[in-house]
Amino acid sequence: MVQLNARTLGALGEGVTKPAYDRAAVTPGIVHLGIGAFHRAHMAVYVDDLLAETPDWGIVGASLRRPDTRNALAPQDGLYSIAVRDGSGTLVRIIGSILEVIDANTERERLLSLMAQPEIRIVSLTITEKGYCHDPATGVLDEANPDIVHDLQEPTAPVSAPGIIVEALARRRAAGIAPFTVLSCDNLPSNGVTTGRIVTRFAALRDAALGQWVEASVAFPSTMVDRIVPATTDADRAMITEVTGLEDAWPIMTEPFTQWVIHDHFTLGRPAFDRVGAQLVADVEPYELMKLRMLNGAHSSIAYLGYLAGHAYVAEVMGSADFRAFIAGLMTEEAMPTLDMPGVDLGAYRDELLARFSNPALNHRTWQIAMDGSQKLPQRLLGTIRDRKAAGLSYRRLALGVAAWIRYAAGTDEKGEPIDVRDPFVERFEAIAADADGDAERLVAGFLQIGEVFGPDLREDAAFRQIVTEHLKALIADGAAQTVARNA
Ligand code: CS2
Repeated sequence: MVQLNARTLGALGEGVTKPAYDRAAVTPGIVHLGIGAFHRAHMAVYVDDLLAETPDWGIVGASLRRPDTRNALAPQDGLYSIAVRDGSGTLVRIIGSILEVIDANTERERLLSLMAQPEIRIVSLTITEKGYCHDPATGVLDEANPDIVHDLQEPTAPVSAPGIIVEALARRRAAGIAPFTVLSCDNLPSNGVTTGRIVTRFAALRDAALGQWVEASVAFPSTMVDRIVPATTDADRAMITEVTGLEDAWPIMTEPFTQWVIHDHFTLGRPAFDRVGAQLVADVEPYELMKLRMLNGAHSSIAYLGYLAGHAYVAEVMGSADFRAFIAGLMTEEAMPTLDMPGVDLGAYRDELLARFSNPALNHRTWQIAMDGSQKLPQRLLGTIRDRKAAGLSYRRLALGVAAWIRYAAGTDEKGEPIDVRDPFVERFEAIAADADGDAERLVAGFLQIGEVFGPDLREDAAFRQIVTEHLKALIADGAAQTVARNA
């Protein structure tokens, strides 16, 4: 079988869209840390749309944890396919905006020296919530995080994202080169402000003067990013080969919808993202809150409750009338009233989300979304709960999402089978579950002690504890499907 690469690109058939520019003329302007599937379906596509006009904004990706993306894309000259899928069919397009991928673990020095070059004007990030090495409840750098401890001891050989960014910035400062803009594209609340707080704190811990310089001169624009990207399967690879006639080691599957709202604050310029569909605004926070509470809050609730009810895929969960009513109710009655979005039709936004979740061509696993719940719950469910509590309003559906997370994180499904829980706190979950021995009250008490998730307020809140405990008892006694039906 012939593999996709710069040489075989020309052999592609008519039905496949190819880069509309001369790749040989493209030079790097962006370093992207955390080059996973989401980035390849999102920012890399916006950049690909612009390279014909501004070829000096190519992307060099870096993987911080595993070299698997580098290993897949290197033999393909960075090229890969994306398949945009829904009930009406599949559109395949080849993306050429990623020039190469550097594995930060084995090529750290090459990555740092590239980041220190003046032509790199943006360092963007999709490192997932845990990559920020912060306390999810407060958004502050976790100074006890082992990677942070390491990077403060060996600042010129960093392993964490904050450590890598600060070392590259320090090199630019020493060489008299203006700092790049740091562009977070992760689902964190106020992601630019949060990144700025974490990076500035890390820099100050290294050296007070460096901290002051970062605070005064580095731009950290916030963004709201949105596109659903399920993990690629072998069946997806086979489908791509059938359509293109070429083998692609790591194609990306996604939906037609894409959204990017960006705070327009770039100190060394940016590609004209506004001309290819991104919204450049002065205040991103309302959009972030809307997306985190509506899309991601619903997604996590679908993931935990759906998984417990035996559903492997999101679209399958949405096929149940009870689940659909429950999720619509969670958005309409509990999340929407906490949002202040002048000029945005929240009802239409919700309806579009319900349709996107039901996309029959996206095999999006509930298990995939269930990952890293400890890092996701605060901004997806708990912030909304806090706002509703403060206003004296009910939050029973959101609380059922929290109870389902506890049931899931405790590690045993409704048939008594073990759940493959992926979370940086998994060992703490195991200890709490062993201690509680299936008792709902003890489980809730144990989980609420995780201050990084619940903060000092919700962990002491008796009414919150009571409703989560009642829901958890129902989940244990009757199962998720019945409990959802009762709360729809
Ligand atoms: C999902 C998100 O896996 C998850 O936690 O909720 O990745 C979601 O698909 C994206 O935020 C959509 O933009």
